[in-house]
Amino acid sequence: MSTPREQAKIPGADTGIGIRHTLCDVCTPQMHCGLDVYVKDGKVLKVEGSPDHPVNRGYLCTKGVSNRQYLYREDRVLTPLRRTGPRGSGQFEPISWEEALEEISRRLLKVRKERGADGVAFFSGYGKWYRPMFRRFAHAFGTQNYGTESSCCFTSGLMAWQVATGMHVEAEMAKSELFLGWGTNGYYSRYRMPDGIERRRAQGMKVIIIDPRMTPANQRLADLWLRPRLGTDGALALSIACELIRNDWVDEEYIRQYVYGYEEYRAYAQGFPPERGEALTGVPAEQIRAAARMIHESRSMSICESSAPVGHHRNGLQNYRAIMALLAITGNYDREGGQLPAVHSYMEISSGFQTHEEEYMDAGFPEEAPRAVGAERFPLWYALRRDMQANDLANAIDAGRIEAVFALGMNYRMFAGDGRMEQALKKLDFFVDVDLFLTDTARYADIVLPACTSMERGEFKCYPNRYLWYTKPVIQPLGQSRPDVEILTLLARKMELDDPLLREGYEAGIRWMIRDLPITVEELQASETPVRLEGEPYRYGSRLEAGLPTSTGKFELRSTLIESHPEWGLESLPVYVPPENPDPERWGWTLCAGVRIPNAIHSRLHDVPWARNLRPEPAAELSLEDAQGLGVEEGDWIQVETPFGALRVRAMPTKTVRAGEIYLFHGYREADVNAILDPDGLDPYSGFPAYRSACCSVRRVEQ
Ligand SMILES: Nc1nc2c(c(=O)[nH]1)N[C@H]1C(S)=C(S)[C@@H](COP(=O)(O)OP(=O)(O)OC[C@H]3O[C@@H](n4cnc5c(=O)[nH]c(N)nc54)[C@H](O)[C@@H]3O)O[C@H]1N2
Ligand SMILES: Nc1nc2c(c(=O)[nH]1)N[C@H]1C(S)=C(S)[C@@H](COP(=O)(O)OP(=O)(O)OC[C@H]3O[C@@H](n4cnc5c(=O)[nH]c(N)nc54)[C@H](O)[C@@H]3O)O[C@H]1N2
Ligand SMILES: [Mo]
Repeated sequence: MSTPREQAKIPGADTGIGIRHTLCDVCTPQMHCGLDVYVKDGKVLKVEGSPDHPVNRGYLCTKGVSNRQYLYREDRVLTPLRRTGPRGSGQFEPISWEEALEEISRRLLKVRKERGADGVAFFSGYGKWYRPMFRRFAHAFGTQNYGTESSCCFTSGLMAWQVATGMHVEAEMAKSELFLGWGTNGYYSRYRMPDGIERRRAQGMKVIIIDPRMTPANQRLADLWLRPRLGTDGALALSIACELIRNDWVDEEYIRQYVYGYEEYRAYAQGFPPERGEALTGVPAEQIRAAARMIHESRSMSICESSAPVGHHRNGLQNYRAIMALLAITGNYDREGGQLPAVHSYMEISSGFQTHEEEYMDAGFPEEAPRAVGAERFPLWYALRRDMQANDLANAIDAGRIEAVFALGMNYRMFAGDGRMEQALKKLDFFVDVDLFLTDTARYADIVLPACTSMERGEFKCYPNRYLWYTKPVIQPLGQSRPDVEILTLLARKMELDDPLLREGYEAGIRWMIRDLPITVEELQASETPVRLEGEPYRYGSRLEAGLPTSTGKFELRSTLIESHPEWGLESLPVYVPPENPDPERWGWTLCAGVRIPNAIHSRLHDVPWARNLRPEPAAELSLEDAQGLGVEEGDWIQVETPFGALRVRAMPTKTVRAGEIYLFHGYREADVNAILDPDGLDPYSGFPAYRSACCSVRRVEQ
């Protein structure tokens, strides 16, 4: 007997099952694995990893195998809806697309006419594939108020690199002798990544992992595991630097030629000898010395580009700068096996070729419009991003500056703080949310529009190593749902936005962006798997020799951008500031909210039975000692309290957590950890919330 897979592949075999190919959009764009989708009579029967896809080579993670249940989640929105009851009540009536588009167009244009385009904000949740078009849409409408989930993800690191080098980077781990895995546990967050590390280790690469928690990564991959307290990474990096400097283990020649601000940085780092490093971070001084020695003994070193663990603190961006400085002083930037300068090809993926994405996105930027929400409070953000820092959006709604929000996939539980965003949504004049599901956020909308998943649409995608693709739908969109980009096109036409390319639609935009590549949209669509472009190998050092796009042309340890704006009140060196705690007696614990678990991704899979089954209830991980101290066992109820609120969850004692720390995943309806975080405790450089180093207390409770 042949398997369905084999049968489906036998020409003429009469199973009625076809295998079609697309990508998995449940998880991070850094992955987007290939899917083989078994389809019969227009329904998805099952999914498997595509053997020929360059990212996953046949594998699929826990989240990936949830795709079918995710697609058919019971709360899929299948028609446009108009709210009939009070905000949040969930009372809606189905309406036609024509009515919905007409009403949205009329209401948004009314705000623009009466109060200016600036009164409307365009927001995107974690979905990314449509973003260049969405940003251009906001510009064509006339507002700078376009903002996204990237207000709390990845951008902090991007900004740190822009401050230092004016560019983005890519780690060339495939040639490194040492990998500094700063907050790295790909086993849960990016399951193909550890493979690469394992392969390199077999060839002799050394690995240092820096993580407060015991994880599969530090147990399986690390030659040295440093275990700092949460949010103290900047002090640890400065302390390692201090040891490198003291021993003359820095690359003087490289520094002289390519690094700016070394003298001041050195003077500052010298204030962090290993003993002080130990006091600030909890990492034994001996281990700090050992790390410095390993760096010295390796000819090349690359680091993990952190999108979350390093950046999710009050001092997040500066901590990241302190880590990057280790590359600069040891001559590992723009060198073989180090961190290489890179350009983003599409949606923050560096493939090794350049498209016209930036020009496409920036076209029509309304220079004369009021500066985007958050620009005053987070001037560095605005200088580098020229869009809205969405963590200031709730305040702008409260202040009456924003009257209408048009969102693609908003989740108000993404924002830190006591329900501030949820409350703000109630005050809006007009709110549209486009989502796959009738989420708690969508319940506040005046109009909900049904979007479709990556199985039901075609999309352009870039992957590392010069791969790109344009997928085709594997089934028809469910109900009346539509791809987000089609919704934007229809609205741009309806509102007669003055941008012909936008009105032509997504595919026309992609053609425009890739017009200089030696491949066409049709050729990409004709391929069942991503296509690889030929390319020249990178010439190491070429960017440094040409001069970096900073004002000094060098790698800046002291930021001239920040220095030239004393009014911002920001420090130009990568200064260390510890996490805040107003009363260490009262708040004796540190709460880390959001460390990835294998079976959940933000709010998306909590309502998917297969994924939820693996951890049926929200649970807080705490050390065995602490559990004993509190007198709780697995499954008992505990209360986690911060200065901003309290919640009750089940206890999950584990040896992986250090005493005094407690870990909770986010996005749960019944235990929303972000609701008890400080809404104003944001990193003044990046605007990111301090999700991962909040102070709290913990006690045992009856349910
Ligand atoms: N405490 C804590 N909070 C965190 C984090 C943390 O580490 N700790 N991490 C932060 C980070 S790094 C991130 S990236 C954010 C995630 O930010 P969120 O935006 O909260 O992420 P999701 O819950 O995945 O998705 C948002 C919505 O998009 C909808 N959606 C999915 N696909 C589509 C689509 O194709 N079109 C449309 N229109 N909608 C779609 C989903 O159904 C969902 O309702 O959370 C942040 N929040
Ligand atoms: N399963 C799953 N995978 C995901 C996601 C998901 O929600 N679920 N989200 C995706 C998204 S949007 C993102 S941004 C990425 C994030 O991906 P990662 O950056 O890998 O995120 P985490 O697993 O949260 O953190 C990695 C490690 O950092 C450690 N860590 C926490 N705080 C600190 C700290 O202060 N200092 C140091 N040095 N380490 C710390 C944690 O213990 C953890 O082991 O994951 C993506 N992949
Ligand atoms: Mo993220």
